[in-house]
Amino acid sequence: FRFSHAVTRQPGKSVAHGIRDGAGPDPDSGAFLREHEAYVQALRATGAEVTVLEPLEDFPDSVFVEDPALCVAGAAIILRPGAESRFGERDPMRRALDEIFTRVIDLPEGGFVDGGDILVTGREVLIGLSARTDEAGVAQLDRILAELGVPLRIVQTPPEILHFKTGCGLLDAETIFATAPLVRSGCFDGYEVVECPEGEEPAANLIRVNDTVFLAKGFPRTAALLREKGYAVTELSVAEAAKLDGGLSCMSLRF
Ligand code: CIR
Repeated sequence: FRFSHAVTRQPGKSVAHGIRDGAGPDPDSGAFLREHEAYVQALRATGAEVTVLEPLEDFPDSVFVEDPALCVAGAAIILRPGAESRFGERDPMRRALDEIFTRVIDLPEGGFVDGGDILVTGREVLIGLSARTDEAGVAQLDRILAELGVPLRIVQTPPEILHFKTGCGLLDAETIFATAPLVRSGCFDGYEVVECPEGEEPAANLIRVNDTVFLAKGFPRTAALLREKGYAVTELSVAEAAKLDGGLSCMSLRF
């Protein structure tokens, strides 16, 4: 959770047409941009250097930079997003990460992996199989991570959420915040776990960046619980991102 850098991408006007489960309202691109600016500022306030990439109008969901790449162990891995309309986000992401990393590795063909299904903890990478992340993709990623010396453990993303990290986030190297169903699934056995208060499940997609925990606005019981436990909490509005099933973790690559 100690990061010196973050990469983000501004939402374009086309963000209004992003993928969502169900028929909810379109996000407003102007409001999304304001939310994004506040997010970038908050990341900078943690001491991280933040790169803000140009909007990609051809890819409505490209503001969710976490999905086409994984930055770990000093390398960048270009993933293969499982949604067809997002697959083309890989090339611009590779160009951007080529500027920053000396080691950029392509996930080989065969399967699919969305970065939203990946939780990097202090000791391993947890990956949830989901509608976007399949076994073939995970097997390819496992080979790359083994070379980098990073253990990978496969778990299951519950079917009612989009990505594994929709339901959990790292609070510190050994502590995970997660919804009750994920905690009950046993995938965090051996970690310290803080359970998300019932009824505040969207709060689970939080991120720890340096000394700060970023939490979505509107979840007072979670904010109080984390502050009680001694975490410095900054609340950020993600109302527009949420209309596309996105949240705090999805909007940056942190390394
Ligand atoms: C999608 O369905 O791909 C986007 N509308 C939302 C992606 C959110 N990303 C994430 O949870 N990592």
